[in-house]
Amino acid sequence: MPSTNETVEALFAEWAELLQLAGADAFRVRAYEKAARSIGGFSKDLRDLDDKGLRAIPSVGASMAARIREYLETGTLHELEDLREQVPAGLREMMRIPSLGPKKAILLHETLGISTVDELAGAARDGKLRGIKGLGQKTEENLLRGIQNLREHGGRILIDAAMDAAVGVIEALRGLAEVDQITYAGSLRRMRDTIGDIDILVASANAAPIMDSFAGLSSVKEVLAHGETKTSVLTDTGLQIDLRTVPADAWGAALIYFTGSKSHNIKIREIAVRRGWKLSEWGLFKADTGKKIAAETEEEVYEALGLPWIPPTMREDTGEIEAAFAGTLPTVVERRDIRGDLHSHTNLTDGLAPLEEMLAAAAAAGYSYYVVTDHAEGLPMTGMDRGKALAQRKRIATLQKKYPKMTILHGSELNIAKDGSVDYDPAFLAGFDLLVASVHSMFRLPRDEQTARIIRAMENPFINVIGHPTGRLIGRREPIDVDFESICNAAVRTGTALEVNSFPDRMDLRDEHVRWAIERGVTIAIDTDSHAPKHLEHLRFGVATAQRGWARKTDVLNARTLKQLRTFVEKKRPG
Ligand code: DGT
Ligand code: CA
Ligand code: CA
Ligand code: ZN
Repeated sequence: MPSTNETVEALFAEWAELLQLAGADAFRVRAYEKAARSIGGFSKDLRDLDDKGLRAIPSVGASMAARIREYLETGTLHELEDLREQVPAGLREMMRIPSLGPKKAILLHETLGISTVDELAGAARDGKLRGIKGLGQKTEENLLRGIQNLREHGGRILIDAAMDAAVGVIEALRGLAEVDQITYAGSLRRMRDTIGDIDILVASANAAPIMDSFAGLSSVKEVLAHGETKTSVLTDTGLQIDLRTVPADAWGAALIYFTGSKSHNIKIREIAVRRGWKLSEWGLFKADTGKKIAAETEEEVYEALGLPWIPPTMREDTGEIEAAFAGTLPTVVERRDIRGDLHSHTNLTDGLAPLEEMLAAAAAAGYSYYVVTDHAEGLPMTGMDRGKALAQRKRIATLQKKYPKMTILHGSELNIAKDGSVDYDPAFLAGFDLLVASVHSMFRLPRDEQTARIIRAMENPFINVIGHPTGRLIGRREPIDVDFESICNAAVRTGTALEVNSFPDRMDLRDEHVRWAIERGVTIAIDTDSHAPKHLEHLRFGVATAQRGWARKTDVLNARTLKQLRTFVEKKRPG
């Protein structure tokens, strides 16, 4: 279940959107957006803070603090409730359509009375948007494409929200005497970047009380199905959770079955059938006599089929079974292989926490190095000028003394301009230990220009990592259009790593891109792009994405030692 901070973050973010749709001024909207982000990233629980403590949250002043207090005491925000009455709910959903901002949403509502995504899709298809001032034919195409995008991802949620919900249920049920084992399965265990529904598996000899407890959880809004071995519910946040129980002696077979993917399951079932066996969620059996061959653990079932245990992140039927038979299934990178983070922010730019707190979190993660990469000067209203960058470098040198086991490196996240050039000048860039460069604007350049732009950035001898290379925001922004093959070739040629950004709404590169890239010899960097201490935990999502792309430890720049990392940087630099 989401924490109080996350709940309040979501409420304030909604507030900001409703204010936009109600025509509030941009300053006020931004204040709510900033407060939302800040609350979500704050390391202390809101419920533990007094009023002074609330006001100490960045971007939270006296009036915001009073509203948080109102929520903590009453469970509602009366001004937000008023706004909800005032603005049709569908308009907010319309803003989820990439390319549709609040101004257009209001315009469409006021001129055509459109207040839902469906109505908008219909109007666009019927050509009703034409002739409205400010909407061209291009808008119509963009909207239809955007709506399609929304529908493809719509109904699926990001992995961090799914993980929180799953862990919440597991924690709530784990203590029951009837529970032998409990874990999440399905797409969540495979760590897909979006999750349709959550599947939870329980081993138990007496399931009924577990089913009742599950259906009775306070976060359950509706029970969709309540049976002896399966219960499905909808949570108050609109998520479906399926809970299944199996006997403990079928745990491994059931775990394989409900982890999927469906096509992985089908393929291993065919292998069983060819041997005269039967594979189901109950176990692996001889088809003729029904004698059980294996069922209790995943390893036993795979082994009986002549296969090694296959990591859940690789079970997508993209060649893993063939590779496993051939003995060529790679050993994929794991969380414990990662020695440091190459991309992180502090409140010097748009991070939420001071340098000290970010370093403390990095040290607690056991890193041997950590790169601070605040935004460079060219990012509007955010980036650090040279003076600030140099002052930060000094502070790092001082703070380094506190961390004998972790080397703090000073970097920056540069902005790739339209022509592929970046901030600062070569002499100033040479003063940093490592540099990330990312696209933060002009996401819609034609493919040739977009590709050339990124390649030019990679040719810069000071740029070591391309941050979130495709720029996608899941469900909100399409990836940029590039010739990925040329990008990969240039990355290898220039000695530049491509990032796997672990932020749950990015996951960029995504799994398929990773697979492609490493087949072409590209080095990847699994980074968190943390803006708050708790974001460091997102690393597991990036590692899973790299696993889904079959990346080995040797493919990953930040699985290397500090010395090897420095060599990677120095090899590219002139002189
Ligand atoms: P999702 O929920 O859309 O993110 O994706 P999954 O993979 O979690 O799919 P879901 O929830 O429909 O089913 C969970 C697992 O159960 C799935 O990964 C494999 C297994 N499963 C479900 N239906 C079938 C089926 O018809 N045949 C086989 N072999 N396995 C199935
Ligand atoms: Ca599922
Ligand atoms: Ca399911
Ligand atoms: Zn960043």
